[in-house]
Amino acid sequence: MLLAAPALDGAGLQPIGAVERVTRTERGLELACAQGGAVTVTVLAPDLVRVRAKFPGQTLALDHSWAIAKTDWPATPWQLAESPTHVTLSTAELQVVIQRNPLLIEFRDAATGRILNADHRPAARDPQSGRVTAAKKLGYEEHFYGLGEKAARLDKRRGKFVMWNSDTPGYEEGRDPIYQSIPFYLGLENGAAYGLFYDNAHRSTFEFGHLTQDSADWSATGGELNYYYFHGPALKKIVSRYTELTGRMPMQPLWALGHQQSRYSYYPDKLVEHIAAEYRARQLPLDVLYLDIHHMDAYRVFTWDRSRFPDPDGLMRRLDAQGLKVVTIVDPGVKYQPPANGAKDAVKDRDLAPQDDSYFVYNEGLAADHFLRQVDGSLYIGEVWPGKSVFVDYTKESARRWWGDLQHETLSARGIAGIWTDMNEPADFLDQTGQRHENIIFDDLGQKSAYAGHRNLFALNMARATYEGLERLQPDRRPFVITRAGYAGIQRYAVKWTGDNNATFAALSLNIPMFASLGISGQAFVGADVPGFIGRGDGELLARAYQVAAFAPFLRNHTAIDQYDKEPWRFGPHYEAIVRKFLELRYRLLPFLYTTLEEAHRTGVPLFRPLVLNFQEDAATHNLDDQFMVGDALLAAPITRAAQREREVYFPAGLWYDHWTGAVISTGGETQTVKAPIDHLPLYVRGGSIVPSTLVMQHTGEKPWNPLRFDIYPDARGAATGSLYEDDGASPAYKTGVFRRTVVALNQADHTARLTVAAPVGRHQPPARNLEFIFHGGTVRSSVTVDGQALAAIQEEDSSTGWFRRRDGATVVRLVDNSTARQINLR
Ligand code: NBV
Repeated sequence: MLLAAPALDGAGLQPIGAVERVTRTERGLELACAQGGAVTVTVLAPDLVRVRAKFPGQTLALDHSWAIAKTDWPATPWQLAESPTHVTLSTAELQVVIQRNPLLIEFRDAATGRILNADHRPAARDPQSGRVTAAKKLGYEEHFYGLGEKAARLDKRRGKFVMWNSDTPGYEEGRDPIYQSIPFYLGLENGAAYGLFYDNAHRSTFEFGHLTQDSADWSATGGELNYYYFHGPALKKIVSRYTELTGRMPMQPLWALGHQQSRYSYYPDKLVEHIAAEYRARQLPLDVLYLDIHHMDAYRVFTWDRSRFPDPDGLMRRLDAQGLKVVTIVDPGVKYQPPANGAKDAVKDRDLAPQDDSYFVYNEGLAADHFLRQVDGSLYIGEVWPGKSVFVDYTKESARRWWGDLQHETLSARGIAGIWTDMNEPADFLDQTGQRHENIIFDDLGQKSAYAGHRNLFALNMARATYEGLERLQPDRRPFVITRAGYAGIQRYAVKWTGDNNATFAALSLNIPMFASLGISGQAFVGADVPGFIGRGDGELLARAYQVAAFAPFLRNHTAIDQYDKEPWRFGPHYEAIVRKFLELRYRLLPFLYTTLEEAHRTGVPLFRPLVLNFQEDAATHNLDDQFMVGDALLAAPITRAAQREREVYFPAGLWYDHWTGAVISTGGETQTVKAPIDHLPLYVRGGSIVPSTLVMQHTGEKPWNPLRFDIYPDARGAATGSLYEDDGASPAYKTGVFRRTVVALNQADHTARLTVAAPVGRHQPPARNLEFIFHGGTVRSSVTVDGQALAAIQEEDSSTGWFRRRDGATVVRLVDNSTARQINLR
């Protein structure tokens, strides 16, 4: 056999047989193979092809995936060509070249004929164990990205990674697997990329030339070989298609971009209010406070500890009056608690009633058969915070609805703004590996599927229950759900934080590749505990951590139960002032961040980006993961090492401005060493960008964006473009056109800079406000016209409209926003 390869124990593996018959179907091909095997090739889009194999003796499951969001793809034209040795299926963008014997599949670019991805050996399966494998050729210069959450660097080449959701507190670089399983990666070689998504939730392994340089191997302990090939060549295009297939992040509420404060755990209510008061008194911006597991009565989910939180509704109202939202943790473990003899549950305010004799959640779940059972029909009883616990089968629609209803009754109806789903690997103190769970059965649409194929889906389906419950019961508000574990598609329901990280510089440096990899794996809204969950850290780490976190979509300070306090003021005024500086920068940049968030929602292309996503042609970016970009415009090069006060920064092609001074720092394609004292983040703006911003505020809802600023950074040709997205920040009305998009573009001709502000699109109407256009680039101007009329020169301090030259050399034009198209000319 061809199969013996060092990275794979080939024993027992049977390759898929040679193609014996080809049948053309409406969407692609059915390949009947030797010994009763079959391969289905389906064209979903010109750049998206699905391959699903049935090995000899294998029975396929229902053609349903919990990960997939889109199944109704419009028909796309394709052609078939057959020769004695090959079958070729072509779309407008790619060719799938299938060798008949042995069966090997190759994906080529239709325009250039270049092979982007090809089988190294035939797919195979072990009929005894059910293990399935695929092996793709490995390019000598191929780079690998994606795989969701891995405690690893950006480029996964030569690595080996396992998909098995695992609770791994204090993980360090190299620990694998950790919380999430996203079996999707992108390969990039010589500027052209492709993507592969192996939709199989069993424990699976990816090896990108780990022990051999011949192949990139995938294998799973069971389930099907069922993969999707995404044709580039652009990485962004692949991420966009992947998130079309598995779903995109819904618009998050604006407050989700605000600063958030957590602790394991804040109680009683007075302490929560004390923290809120400290924030406001110290003028440190804050939008959200978290209640961790101690808000519950003896860790019983959907209950309140009445001695710590006697009046949750009142607390929420008081915090709301200060512009603060509250998110509570919801763990999957439901306390196993058969009622004491004759005990009855309260009928009203059940979550506030005593639970010691009878716990309504357990009683209801048991009565309706919502809990997971084992092969022999017995309840699965594990152990988590409440002690003995049972777990819900979220593959049942009725169970998901029940969970959503409970969440509304006990949390959102009391004013809780969002849900934090933790421990959803699922963690179990009796067994963190899942072996003890082997006999658990999931309903899985009546298929009664085994645990082995469902552990990795547990968090996805729990998040779905959570999200859909909020959406159903609070239809006028955007749900906010944050999760630890997940599988492909999790971004449809929840945003993500990277679990129990360490308060160390090593963990901080891992933030960048982790956020970037999650982003290109479909999860655009990510962040880590600042300055780290485990360990004390120090003021220096806190300052540097906020310099990264200020640009992470999810910005939350959090710490473990047995750790020192880590709120921004705990390390003294020097570091508190640095944190304030970066929080203020964050809030000023909200218009830009929100616009970039909406882009991620609409296209799947994430906010937090590795440089390779914006500059895939540039080999210097392929392995670069100690600097990152936000959208297309900002480039940050944080310090992630103790005592370091300068660093190298790579500037890709183009003009780059120093964000802090507005001066051009680089004409691109070079590395510079820059200074970075403790209060400084090397932060740059790409020439050609227009970045919207506003004034500092203490929470996202404090004030309207007035003035609204557009910082304009011309490229080498004097051109720039940018846009601003706005909506009500809270409701789903954006889905029906209640938003406003303003596109701004700068051109240069005849010594005149012409800024065109297009008429805003959409039905959202912001309140009256001023607009400020800040022209960087240093050119001295002598006159400004707006729509052909001369604009008055004013002083910076004047509150009227007009134009002035700022101390830093920038020209500023201040106008009233009249919601129409504008033409501003500077000479
Ligand atoms: O609920 C307590 C913690 C929580 O603070 C943390 O963020 C989670 O990742 N949780 C884990 C449970 C156990 C921590 C040791």
